[in-house]
Amino acid sequence: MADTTTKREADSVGSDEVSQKAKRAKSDSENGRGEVGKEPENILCGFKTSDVLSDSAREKTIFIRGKLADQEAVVILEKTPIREDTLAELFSGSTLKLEMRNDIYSTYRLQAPPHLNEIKTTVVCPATEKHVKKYQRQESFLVEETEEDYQSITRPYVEKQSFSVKWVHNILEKKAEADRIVYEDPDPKVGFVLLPDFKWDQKQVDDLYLIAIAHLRDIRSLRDLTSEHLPLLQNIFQKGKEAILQRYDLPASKLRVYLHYQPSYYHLHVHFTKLGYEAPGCGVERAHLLADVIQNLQSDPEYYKTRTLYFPLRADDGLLGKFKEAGRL
Ligand code: M7G
Repeated sequence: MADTTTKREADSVGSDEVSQKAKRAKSDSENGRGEVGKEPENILCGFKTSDVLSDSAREKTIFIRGKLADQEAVVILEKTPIREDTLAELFSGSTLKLEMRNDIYSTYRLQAPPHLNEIKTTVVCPATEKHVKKYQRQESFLVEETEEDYQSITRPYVEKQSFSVKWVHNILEKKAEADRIVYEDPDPKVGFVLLPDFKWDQKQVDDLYLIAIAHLRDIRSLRDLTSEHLPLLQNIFQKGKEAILQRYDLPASKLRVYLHYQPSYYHLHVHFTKLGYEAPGCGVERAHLLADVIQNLQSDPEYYKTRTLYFPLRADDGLLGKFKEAGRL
């Protein structure tokens, strides 16, 4: 659909102003700039929906593919949690419309003041076909990857096909999100930057989600880790936990600290989420606790180079195709 409608949609969107806005948004995102908090213009007013990639009534999210001026874009909308500290204002400052009353039961539609009724919005523009696939609801398959499979199938694929990590370099070079950094250890070998994951709106600690990004640039994933990296991993673990305790008053016993295998972005980073918050990708088939990773490398320096690792791949993931071609699925 995208291909056939591209021209028509670009034309219908295509006032110079909108196209300028999209281009500005694009160049801001490329440079990692973009003025935080004070975005006077609504770049989404020209967004044309092509299709819904996935949605969830329970999670109150919707992933939409569409066009922003002449560019393919993915927009993610997510209703944010209701915060305890806003309840008084919510009760006193809203209008309440009765829907039904029956005995001791009544239901209403509550219209909250706009600032208590925000929708967290993420825009990926220009979005690649890989982004579209990432956000599309799909069946998954568990893959078994031996050391040889990694060398002959995964590694060559990942070297050619993975998402750009420009956003990661922007963070490390302070070209983007510099004001969001919670903690940094600048050491080139064991240092890292800790900052809120863009999935977290930072309004409540219930769904706390930070990522620690290593300054070292040559570690693609768990597979590249050896005992040589223990000082880096221990540093991220220790100082990450300390920084979170200090900033959010959340002790280590309330944290789930882990790496993804496969990750989406092949530059070493560690996820810090609040225990009890079911963050996407925190299941056993994809998340590896950092504490376990450290122990495994302590008992076998080549643990992750040599072990068979298991992970889920979505139906139309190119890597799954490669495993099938190799007769490994
Ligand atoms: P991952 O394990 O590579 O893949 O994690 P996943 O996205 O499939 O989980 C990368 C993490 O970085 C995810 O938790 C993303 O939400 C987060 N992330 C991705 N981008 C593009 C950004 C970004 O631009 N800024 C921040 N702060 N986080 C991001």
